[in-house]
Amino acid sequence: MDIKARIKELETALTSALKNVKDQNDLQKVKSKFLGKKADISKLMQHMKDLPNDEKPRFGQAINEAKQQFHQLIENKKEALKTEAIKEQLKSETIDVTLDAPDFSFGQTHSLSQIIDSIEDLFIGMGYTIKEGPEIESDEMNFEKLNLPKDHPARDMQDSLYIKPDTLLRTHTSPVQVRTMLEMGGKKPVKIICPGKVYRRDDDDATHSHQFMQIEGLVVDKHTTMSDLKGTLLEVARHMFGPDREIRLRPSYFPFTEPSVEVDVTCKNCDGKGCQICKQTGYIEILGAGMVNDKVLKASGYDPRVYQGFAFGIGVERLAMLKYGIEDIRHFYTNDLRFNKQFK
Ligand code: FA5
Repeated sequence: MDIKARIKELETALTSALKNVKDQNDLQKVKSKFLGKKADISKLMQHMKDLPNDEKPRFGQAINEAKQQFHQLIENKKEALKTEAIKEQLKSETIDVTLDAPDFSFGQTHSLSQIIDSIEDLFIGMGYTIKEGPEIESDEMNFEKLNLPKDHPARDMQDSLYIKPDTLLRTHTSPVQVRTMLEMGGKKPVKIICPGKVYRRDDDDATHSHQFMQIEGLVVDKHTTMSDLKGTLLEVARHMFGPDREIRLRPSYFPFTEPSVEVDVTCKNCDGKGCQICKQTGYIEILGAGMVNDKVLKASGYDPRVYQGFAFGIGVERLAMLKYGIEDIRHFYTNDLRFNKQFK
């Protein structure tokens, strides 16, 4: 038998089989066909016994060399397949850096915080300081020092949530007035605004919430007048609702201010002519205010013969509702992101 010719035949068959190999599976099959126990090259060994002794080593060596060569061809193919697979993977995972980035969803400031920020900016610009006070307040600060002694009928205006007989969730931000005046020792001027949460035993409906926000304002000095108050509130109205707004003061009653007023702003919808929104009055109420009652000044350490003050209290939700035309206060607290996202 011409062993070299036979090996050449097998090598040609292997090379052509390798050409059709597509993956490692195919390769495994070709490997067992050409190098396995039943492979032709293995069977050739059976002829060894029929050969004369002097030819046996050459024959054996030729077969071993052929096997090594077949191994090498198969290894080469294996490496080529791996390289090909990596190339394919890279191709399929190509990143196009010029594509637009996905639309990330960012958080944002809540609409009520935006209103508070904007009012704080206005007042800081007018030389005011921002003050805060506790939400759990004493009856004394929340009512008594504000000229609302126990059993005073005006306490009914602010239904309260008591924690202990003398401790409650503050019903308004006005106790911060008292705390600040006491801090000042009755001697120094005061010019503050106090934003914060307040709580009342009100039934929730479209315009009432049991928890809402107020911004209190207080100025105490030696020549503070009602016209200072009016000028300040006109600034607030124009800052919130536009430069053409006008305000009007209506007599009202708060135990802690005398005189007291409700403040209305000309309706933005009809420019003061009268429409459904303002109930044909041309005006919309925005806050309560007044000159600080002498009794409150005294209770907080100021001599009313020397010092006068004005104060106001804005309902933040109601202001936001008017500004943005929101018909239900509960939208601010139900955490519907679609609602909040409108105020970007
Ligand atoms: C007061 O709370 C006074 N402390 C305001 C004040 C301060 C007057 C300083 C004078 C001087 P009133 O109870 O009216 O006042 O509340 C003020 C504002 O809070 C109202 O005009 C309204 O905008 C808002 N408000 C009152 N109750 C609720 C409620 N349940 N839900 C939402 N907003 C409310």
